[in-house]
Amino acid sequence: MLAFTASSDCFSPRAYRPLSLTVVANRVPIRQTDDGWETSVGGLTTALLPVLEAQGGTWVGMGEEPDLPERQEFPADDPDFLVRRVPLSTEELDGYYYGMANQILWPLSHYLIQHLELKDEFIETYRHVNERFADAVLEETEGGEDEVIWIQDYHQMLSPGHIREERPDATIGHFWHIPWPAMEVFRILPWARELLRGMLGCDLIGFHVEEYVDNFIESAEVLLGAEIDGNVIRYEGHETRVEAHPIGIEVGRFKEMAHDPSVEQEAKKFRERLGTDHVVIGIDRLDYTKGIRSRMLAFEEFLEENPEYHGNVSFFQIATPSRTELESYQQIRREVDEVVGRINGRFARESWVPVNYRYRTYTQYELCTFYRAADAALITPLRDGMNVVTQEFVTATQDGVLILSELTGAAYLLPEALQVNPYDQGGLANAIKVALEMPTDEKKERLKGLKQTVETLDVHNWADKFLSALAK
Ligand code: GDG
Repeated sequence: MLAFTASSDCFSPRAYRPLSLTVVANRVPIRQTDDGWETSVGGLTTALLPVLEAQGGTWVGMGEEPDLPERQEFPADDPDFLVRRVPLSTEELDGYYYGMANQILWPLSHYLIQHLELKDEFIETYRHVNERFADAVLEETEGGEDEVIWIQDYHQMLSPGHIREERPDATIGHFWHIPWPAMEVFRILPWARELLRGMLGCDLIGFHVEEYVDNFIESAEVLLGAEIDGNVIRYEGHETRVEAHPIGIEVGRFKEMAHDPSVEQEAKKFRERLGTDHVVIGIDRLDYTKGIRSRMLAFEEFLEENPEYHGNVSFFQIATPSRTELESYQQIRREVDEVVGRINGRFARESWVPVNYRYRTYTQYELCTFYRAADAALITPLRDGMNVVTQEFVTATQDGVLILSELTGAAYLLPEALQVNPYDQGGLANAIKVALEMPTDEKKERLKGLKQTVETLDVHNWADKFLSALAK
């Protein structure tokens, strides 16, 4: 059975819909389960699958399981859209995904260059895999006027250039979900110019915020000598527009979940189990960019400086396993384990455990109960393209305080959050105290602004606006 998480009627009838949409992403939006097929949970699937369901189209992504067919229509009995897999060998997956994408582009874009592994074999495999993705797109499209190709993220910087070579008139968009770093950081890459040229095969490139737009434009101007006219880049006879299109969450569904009486009951039980007057939460993939360890150290400093909170506050941190094959992710796991053990060893007494740390995955329903139960959310990445956990918390909470890293895309959009520099341990420790002691009126006032913004960012609007801009 194919269980769709979003339905096509969430897509506004006024929305621009190309006659044929081809989405290109690292992963396909469906996965096989014991009972059949299910859609993956995530912003991208939620936003784009309804468009494909409503009007047909194709989703191109890597084939991770060798026995699945390359082309598969869904739903099988009355197909709406096609899934086109690009099967990858172990070597291809290692070089393209674990190598180039996650050990080069990911740390570089997050300004964490100590994690860079600049290996030639990574870019070589990345080139080859991007070409294979581009070939799959060319096979699945005909080059018609109303055909739109929408590529997602840092896994596919070179495929726009390949598609453009074969299809000079194609309409190609790209959305980059992580930060685009300052030009001086981007140019560290030995292949910076080649990668930029690939991206400039697009008609429209989207980022979450203007800062990344500016960084990209400066990279094209300085490194390629491209001509710049406002937000238009002219290079080798082709024009590329670069715009900010901040992503949102599925606000309606989160609101509905948060207002479900059973969520309220579970939230109450959760607080009772923790047994403290104050609850602070953190929810992240376990990634060195998310600032989990620094945040733990700040919590430790908060406990050192505020003995009156001993026995009276719980920090509940979920770290969802992620990219576990990579040494840098195994290392951050060990470091977080070590610091959690130390804090609890130092401060725990009788029934009080200051840090409740969970290295596992929860359902969205469970996440919603945690958002609902928390007095404050500590979302303090060292760098983050947007960070949509902020938006989920803001939507679900009734009176919680958002403590937010100023080095995230979300910080540009959510000025009412309590903003902190994630590298400033003392400032962060102080922000926890400020959040826990914030007067109710101030909390409500801040939340009002935050909720208004998050409503407008809805992920369906995001897809709608990007596709409309691409069609211009
Ligand atoms: C990139 C950019 C940008 C987490 N644990 C569980 C779980 N999650 C869900 C959260 C949230 C999502 O994962 C994580 O959101 P982030 O925004 O932190 O995203 P990244 O994975 O880093 O992705 C980021 C995003 O793309 C979108 O453009 O915001 O800046 O890095 O939705 O709720 N979900 C479930 N169980 C968990 O245990 N079900």
